[in-house]
Amino acid sequence: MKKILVANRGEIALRVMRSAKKMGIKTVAVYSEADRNAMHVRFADEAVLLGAAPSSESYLVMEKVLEAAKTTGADGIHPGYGFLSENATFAQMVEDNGIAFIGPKPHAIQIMGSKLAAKEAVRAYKIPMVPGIEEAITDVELAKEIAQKIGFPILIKASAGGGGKGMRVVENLEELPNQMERAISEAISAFGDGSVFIEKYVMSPRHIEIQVLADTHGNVVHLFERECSVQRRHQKVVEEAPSVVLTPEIRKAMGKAAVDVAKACDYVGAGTVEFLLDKDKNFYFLEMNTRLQVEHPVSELITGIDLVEQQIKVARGEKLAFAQEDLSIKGHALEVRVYAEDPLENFSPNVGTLSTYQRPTGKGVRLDDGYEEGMEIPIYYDPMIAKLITYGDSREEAIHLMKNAIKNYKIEGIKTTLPFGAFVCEHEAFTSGNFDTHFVKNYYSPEHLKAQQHQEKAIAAAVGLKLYLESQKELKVVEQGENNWMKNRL
Ligand code: MV4
Repeated sequence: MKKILVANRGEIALRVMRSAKKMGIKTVAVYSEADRNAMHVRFADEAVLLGAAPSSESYLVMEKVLEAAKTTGADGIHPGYGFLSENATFAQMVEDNGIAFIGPKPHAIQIMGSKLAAKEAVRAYKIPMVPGIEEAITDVELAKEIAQKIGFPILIKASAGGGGKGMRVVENLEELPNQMERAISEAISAFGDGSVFIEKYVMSPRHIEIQVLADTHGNVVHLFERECSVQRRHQKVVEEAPSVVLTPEIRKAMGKAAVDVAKACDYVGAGTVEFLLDKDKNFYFLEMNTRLQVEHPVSELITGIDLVEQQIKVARGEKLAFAQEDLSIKGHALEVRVYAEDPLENFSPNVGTLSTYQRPTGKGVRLDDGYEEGMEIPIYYDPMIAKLITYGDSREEAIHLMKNAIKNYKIEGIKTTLPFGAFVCEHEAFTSGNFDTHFVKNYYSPEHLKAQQHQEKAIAAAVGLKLYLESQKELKVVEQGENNWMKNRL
């Protein structure tokens, strides 16, 4: 592989290009009219304009992306996450044109794109799954029977759903017909597929996922877990590795289950197997994400493995250079996602110009971002503008580094979720490790942030006053030398 086209934008496009450059591979950026001056365009060796700003006219147009690869002579396409990354048709098109799709085979994408197909694919393996059914259901009477057998509350899920879309909790028999009807019509309008199924509703679970890596020679390893329970409306906010709750035994069992899921669909490349972990530490397979995930850096830091480099090597047909026994967890990594959203205004998108943008630096701090001071955040795309990642010997150190890094990260011109990240890092439920997927709902309200910011302002004012008084004192010492009484007051 000599030249890779990165079919993405923002931080992930830059992230992928960094590894490609490190490996001596040329890079091609694609961009929309809104991204003419974007960092990923300037960083790449070549860049091709796709079209107008909306992603439906640029980053999502398969033919345009493929054409850009052909005209620049790229022999590989890295899709990043989002956009075309989990589109089996696109993966097939790329391969049909003799270009390597840096990701799994189309059929693995397809199977894992359907929750029911995924359940069926892993049936031959002993993968723990939430009690429920493995086929689509339309008959309400049958659904009632199943629900009573499983026991309420139950969850109705859309097979084609993802990221929490098309899910409905049903508390009792009376609610079932109505909720089921809604779930089906929602699934049809959102995914064009009305298949729904039923599962026992696991209350207050933790969301833990396992990073896997597979080559084309049948070798599959896992790179341990990421804890992703701190999320808001299915949007992850803080991720970390390792998880504080996994024992070595559970970690090993989850790792094996994840490797089996990958084997069940002949997985190739980097992928993520999602699990729920209940209060009694039982884990259940949920779904597999067939892409490089946003939060992959925390796994890179604790294992010392560059996942993009591995993806590229696997796409070149190379064997994995390490076995499971060679991998171990070292240290603790934390990631805070920075969204251009106002946490005081219900996380409403807050785009505009980055009038000030100063990055935190230092040992144990990694910042994956895609913007610079003076740049405008376009309204057309995902509001995530950066990922602030810290790495320390212990979880306490990683949290400490994060709090400092947030303080030293100066963003003005737009509102961001950085203060919200600080709120999480300060919270007792988070620092103690005693939290689940309801963390944000249970503990966050804008008042908390306002109180925190008010306190910070008060401290800043006090510090300002102290400095003022000290400077006065110094002046007086020089001028009069009779000011010792004030010393005792500060
Ligand atoms: C569940 C569940 C409880 N019980 N399934 C949400 C996204 C999708 N990947 C699966 N999800 C869930 N499935 C059963 N049987 C709770 C969730 C869930 C959740 C999962 C992971 C992270 C955050 C979540 C927030 C709410 C609900």
